[in-house]
Amino acid sequence: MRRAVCPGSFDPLHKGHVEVIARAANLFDEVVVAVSVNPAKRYRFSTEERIAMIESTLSSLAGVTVRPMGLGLLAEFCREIGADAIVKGLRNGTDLEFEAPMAAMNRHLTGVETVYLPADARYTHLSSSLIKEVHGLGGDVAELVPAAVLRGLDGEP
Ligand code: COD
Repeated sequence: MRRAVCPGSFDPLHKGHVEVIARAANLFDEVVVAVSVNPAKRYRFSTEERIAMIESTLSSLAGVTVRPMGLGLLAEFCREIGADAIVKGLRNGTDLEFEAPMAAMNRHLTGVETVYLPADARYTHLSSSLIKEVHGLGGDVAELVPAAVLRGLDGEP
């Protein structure tokens, strides 16, 4: 049984995230989407809201579960749940430069490996912060986020 963790803030989830998680689910028997909880960070959506949006979006994906990551290290979370790998999407070289030291550190801490998947060309321009900014200024993000997230951004239940 091979288990992977897809970690992130997912504030909010967008289609670039969904695509990477779906590909991870094809590669691994189980995928745990780990939602970061960082008191130093000001999230637009609460942990519960982010988890609910992810769960409703990914409900049809077999083997995928969603959990809060807690306050500790990602490497420790991976050790606790017996994960073999961390899966992350890479949009460009800047992402790789940012991610590479974290992959090395996580491997140093508990031996967990990081697997990178190249972002789908349709979604390389997506980030949660850009989605929030564009939506907040009246731009149309309907094609870029799942329906549950669009409702959340619009303030609908
Ligand atoms: N296409 C494909 N993939 C994408 C896209 C896109 N358009 N945008 C983002 N992604 C991927 C990236 O792989 C990213 O890692 C992941 O989705 C989640 O993205 P975000 O923006 O929601 O999440 P981040 O970058 O805020 O998450 C950072 C972590 C929570 C993973 C990180 O801070 C962490 O590991 N925290 C735990 C504390 C810890 O262990 N610190 C020490 C690290 S060595």
